[in-house]
Amino acid sequence: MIRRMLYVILAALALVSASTGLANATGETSGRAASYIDPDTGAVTENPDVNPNSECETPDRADAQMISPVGSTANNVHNDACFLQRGERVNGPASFQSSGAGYISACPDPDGAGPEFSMLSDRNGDGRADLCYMSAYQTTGLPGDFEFHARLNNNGPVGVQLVVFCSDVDANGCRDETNKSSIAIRWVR
Ligand SMILES: [Ca+2]
Ligand SMILES: [Ca+2]
Ligand SMILES: [Ca+2]
Repeated sequence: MIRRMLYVILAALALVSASTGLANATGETSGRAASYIDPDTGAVTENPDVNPNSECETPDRADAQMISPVGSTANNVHNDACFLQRGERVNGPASFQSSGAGYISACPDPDGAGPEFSMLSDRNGDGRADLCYMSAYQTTGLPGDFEFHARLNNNGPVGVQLVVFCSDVDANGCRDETNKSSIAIRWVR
């Protein structure tokens, strides 16, 4: 029932935020936003509830996850995203924006020591990081290049965490954007 509600919420969001993928003169990406939960197959963070084929083209956008112990990120969820254009992954900038339960626990620098950067912030001042801005997609030479990566965590209370991914040239989050895509996590005990 709750899972069905999650899909209803996501379907409603998809209608509201149908991605346009249109280019414009301000540096917006030319690709359509596509966010998904990464199953992390074979990793210590492996998430067997997520479809094994979940990726930008075939996303699994809903998950139920046990909350992590206090002070731990052991049960964090890996959220990946990309901008798709004619089967290619094209560049950002982009943001992940979290609301509801939980917080953003990782917002890695997309190119390590290179000139691109990430910024993790608490936009609403509640003490939990909710906005992860990235100036570009990952280009580290490691698996996952040409996609955007964030990690989500919750130490309680239980609830639904909604995470919107968007094209974000103005680096202020997704509420003013139209090219976006969402995932939701139901955190349980
Ligand atoms: Ca960098
Ligand atoms: Ca916050
Ligand atoms: Ca924005």
